[in-house]
Amino acid sequence: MPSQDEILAVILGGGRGSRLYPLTKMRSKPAVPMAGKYRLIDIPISNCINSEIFRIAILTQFNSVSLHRHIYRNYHFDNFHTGWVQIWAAEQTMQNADWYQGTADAVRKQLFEIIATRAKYVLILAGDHLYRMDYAAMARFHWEHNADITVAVQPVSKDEAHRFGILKRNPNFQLTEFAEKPHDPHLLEELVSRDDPQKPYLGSMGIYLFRTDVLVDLLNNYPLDDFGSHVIPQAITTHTVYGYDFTGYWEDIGTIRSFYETNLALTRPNPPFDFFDASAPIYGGTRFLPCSTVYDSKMKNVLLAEGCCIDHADIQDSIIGLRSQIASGVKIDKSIIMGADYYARTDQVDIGPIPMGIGQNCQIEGAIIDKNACIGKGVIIRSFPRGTDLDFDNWVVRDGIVVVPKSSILLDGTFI
Ligand code: ADQ
Ligand code: ADP
Repeated sequence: MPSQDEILAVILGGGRGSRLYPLTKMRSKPAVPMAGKYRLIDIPISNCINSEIFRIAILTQFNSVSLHRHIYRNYHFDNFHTGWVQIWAAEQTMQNADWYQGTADAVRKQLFEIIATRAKYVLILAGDHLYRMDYAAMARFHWEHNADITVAVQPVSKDEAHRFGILKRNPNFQLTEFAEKPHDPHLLEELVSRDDPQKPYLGSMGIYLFRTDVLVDLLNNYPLDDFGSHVIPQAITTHTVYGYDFTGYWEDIGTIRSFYETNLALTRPNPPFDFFDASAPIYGGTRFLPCSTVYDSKMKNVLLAEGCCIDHADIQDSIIGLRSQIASGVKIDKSIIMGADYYARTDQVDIGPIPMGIGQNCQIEGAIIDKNACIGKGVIIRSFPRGTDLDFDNWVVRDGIVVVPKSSILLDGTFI
């Protein structure tokens, strides 16, 4: 049987990033901070490393400084190891004046690099999912079935079927039908494939293992721009495509609502995702930060990262990210405070009227405060009804959640 050494992992790092806007206003999607101290890209990279897949390429359209810094600082193997993690950014070359269109087109534009690795298999991964998966088990399934392509699948409920690629398999696990994000009730009826009334569908997780020659053939010979909408529907008619069952926890965190809810679920006493599992750790930034200091505060269900300073605060069901500064009298509820990239110094030239962090007596509920935000004294933030979308200079609302973009300033007494 082949081994993981023959697999190249390609992580789809995001297109325009509009669904996670404004977290993607100043950075590419893989660099978006999550769970207090990680970035989205840490999840698929850690899964690759724990599955012993050591050649990892990240495709991105928006090549931010913070993504580069994060990858080059944290993911380099030593001289005795052949693995690497590289960023492949969308480039305009003489042949390609246009930018990526869909996911498959993004991969097509890097086929030269993919072929140059001489990997026999390519594992395509999304960059915005929270899960822990052993891709080696999926690869064994692929090899045992002598598949051209294997798609990871999960049971899906009726309400969610329109968000996924929905598929049917024969008893041998081979895909016989595939419809990307179906809405038509007749089609949905036809696609029911499980006895379970809670989850009657099988959905694609957007994780694909390809034989490299099959991937090259499909992308070179057919006008296919997107994996879910074009490549998989085409491939089931010309190649053998199998569905591999993944039963563990898995969440797509590619929208502000799902990002917010999935992050906050981590603050519960029995979180659905376990960052403490030492057998398959989630890697991230190596930093030399001091312990967090907490003075006379009340905290309930809080994920608290390193390097924070919290003074006489009342915090509940929230994530407090790296280097957060929280002044006295602050109340925080159901919110994600991402923290800061650095500690402000008084001699810094760009220091503004409001210090970085959360000012005295603020009340924040149902919000995401991105890194380096300067929240003045007595600021009040409340969530909006679900479905509300609003845009202002220093804050926005997405599906009812208030988001304060990176480095924004909210003056003393701002009421949202
Ligand atoms: P979506 O998640 O809606 O559906 P898509 O928007 O294509 O699919 O994104 C897939 C991944 O690729 C995401 O991580 C995204 O950030 C990234 N991406 C998108 N465009 C990109 C580009 N131009 N360059 C680089 N990366 C890009 C897909 C499948 C469904 C499946 C769901 C499961 O199409 O069939 O059910 O994933 O979540
Ligand atoms: P993280 O620790 O969250 O992974 P980054 O790698 O994005 O953070 O950035 C943290 C580093 O950014 C800090 O160590 C600091 O050196 C640097 N930095 C970025 N912007 C500034 C700034 N305006 N002033 C000082 N340091 C900065």
